[in-house]
Amino acid sequence: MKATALAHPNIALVKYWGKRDDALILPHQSSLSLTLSPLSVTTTVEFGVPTDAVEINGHTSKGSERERVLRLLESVRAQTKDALGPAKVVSRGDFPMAAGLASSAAGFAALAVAGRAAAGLPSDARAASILARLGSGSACRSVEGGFCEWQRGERPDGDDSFAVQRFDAAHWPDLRMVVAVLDRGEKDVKSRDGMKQTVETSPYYAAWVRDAEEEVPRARAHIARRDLQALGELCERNAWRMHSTSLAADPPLCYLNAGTLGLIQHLREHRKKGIPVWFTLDAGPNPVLLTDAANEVAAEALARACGALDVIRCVPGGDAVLKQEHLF
Ligand code: 2P0
Repeated sequence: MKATALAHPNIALVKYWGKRDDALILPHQSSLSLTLSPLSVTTTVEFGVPTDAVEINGHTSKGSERERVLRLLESVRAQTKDALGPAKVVSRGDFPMAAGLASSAAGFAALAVAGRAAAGLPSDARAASILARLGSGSACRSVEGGFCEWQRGERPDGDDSFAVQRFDAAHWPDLRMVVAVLDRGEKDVKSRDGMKQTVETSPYYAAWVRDAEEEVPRARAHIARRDLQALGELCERNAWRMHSTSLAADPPLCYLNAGTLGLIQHLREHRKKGIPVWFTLDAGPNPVLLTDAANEVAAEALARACGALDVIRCVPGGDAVLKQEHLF
């Protein structure tokens, strides 16, 4: 009745931005991401305790965060014949929330894998991905490692909307992602609200959906050839287009700040000097730099020269895994 799982966060190379179904978290378009190691979140789930209790990073969860966790576990209960009873959940991440990397992606992926195991359900990446998606869309891409593609699916019940691994972490061990933490502050508009505002008000939204869907197979082809330049250019293009459709929302959504633009400017200068480094940017001001092992030190130096408060160097990460040691 008790199980623990560890999962890594992921960074989208082709972004997910906008839902066609808010309740089931079904996206308008497919997306593709890279799982990041060594960052991780560990989550323990135990069913059959006296009352539901959720603790994340040492704090008792309340409000919508608690509701999202309990809703995911309700879906686990619906898949078993046994009466599992209330659940206790304890979750701990080993990286700063302020980095802007969605710790919720790793957290809900670990919760889905641990929740299924604690309920006695068999290991099943597809089922765990669908479950993780109910907590947070991007979490469905953290159940498996390496490069994962979240296929938007067509069905209204979401049973065909889950992530599949296209290449495992060993496919491109030389690839590096360097997180440049320029700003530790909380963003004004959370991703969930920002994407909804974009879907509802941006005149460019339909073009975003069409383009992103078309970029996914191109990204897959670049990854297959380990073509860093082609993938880097695609990543930048896709990040700009996500931010462009958001800037066109009403009211406009601007997640970039002056520091972000300064770093991007420097990065272009570095490229002219022959350093292979590209950026991607989620719904926040902190760029993530895409480069290779030979240039990760240069990428870190670039980030620090542009005012990064922290720099986190990442390599392709593996699947979410069950652990023998529990958090309680
Ligand atoms: C992504 N982001 O593909 C995109 C790029 C942010 C920018 O997924 O509402 O926490 O829980 O499904 O997954 C962040 O949004 O949103 C995100 P919900 P989520 O990684």
